[in-house]
Amino acid sequence: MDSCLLLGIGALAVVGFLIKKYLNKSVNKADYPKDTVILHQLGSGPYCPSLSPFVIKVETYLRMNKIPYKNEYDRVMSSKGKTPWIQYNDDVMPDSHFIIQYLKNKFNIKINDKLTPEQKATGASFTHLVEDHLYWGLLLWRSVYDKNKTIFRMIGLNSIILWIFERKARSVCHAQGQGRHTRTETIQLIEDDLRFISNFIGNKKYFLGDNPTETDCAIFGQLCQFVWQTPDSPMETSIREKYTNLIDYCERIKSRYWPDWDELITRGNNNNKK
Ligand SMILES: N[C@@H](CCC(=O)N[C@@H](CS)C(=O)NCC(=O)O)C(=O)O
Repeated sequence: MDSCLLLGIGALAVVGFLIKKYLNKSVNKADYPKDTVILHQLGSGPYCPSLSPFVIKVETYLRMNKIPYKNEYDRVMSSKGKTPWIQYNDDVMPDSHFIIQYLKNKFNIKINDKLTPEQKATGASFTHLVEDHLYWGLLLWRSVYDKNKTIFRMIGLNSIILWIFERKARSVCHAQGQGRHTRTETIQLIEDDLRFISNFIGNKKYFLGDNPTETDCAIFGQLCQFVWQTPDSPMETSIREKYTNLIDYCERIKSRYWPDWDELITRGNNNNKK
């Protein structure tokens, strides 16, 4: 076999090992406290407590409903290969949507009960807009179109890992469809979504009115990434200049449910990270 090919295979094996090591620290088998939700997640982000909008969604829901929980920053992925997932006593639940359904039943949560069927449909539709459309723009921006890879560099990822992340993101975003658009088109799609959300929120306190609901967890999880965790991006500029009610909305949820936000972010200091 050609020695270049052998070298290539060796390099790929090392890179694969490094990524596996980064993502799959073994689960801490320590006894978790009883009747406490264990939220498995990756580490903190520089400006939000997680780089994952889905983790922020679940943690906001736990806080909003005063459910006892503990974070486990073990970087272990769920059985579906994604983050987040939870454990509660002997139960294990992956995926933010199913986690929230599970918690709602387990803790008899009524937060959405006063909503009309139309409001519920609107909430679900916007949740899909942010999770199945806007999120892909975020992923493309961070992993592909932000040439400096600012956020990933701030969590200490080196150039080899960044290269692998970009390749993986290009591949999954291409399969999903949004990865086929240019940088300009992608930014336009993100801008359009931000405008729709901004117009819908208008002067309301929360997404569906005066009271917080499940939808706010999903919307806040994604929006806070654009408001605080896409530095030096065209989206950050648009929000500051045109969609300032998104900042007010995020600030409102942050101050109500995340008084410890500043203690949970790294500001790029990875010695401090969770
Ligand atoms: N439908 C899932 C989506 C979760 C998700 O996409 N998580 C991302 C991080 S933000 C992930 O784990 N990506 C790893 C991968 O796709 O390999 C949920 O709602 O929890």
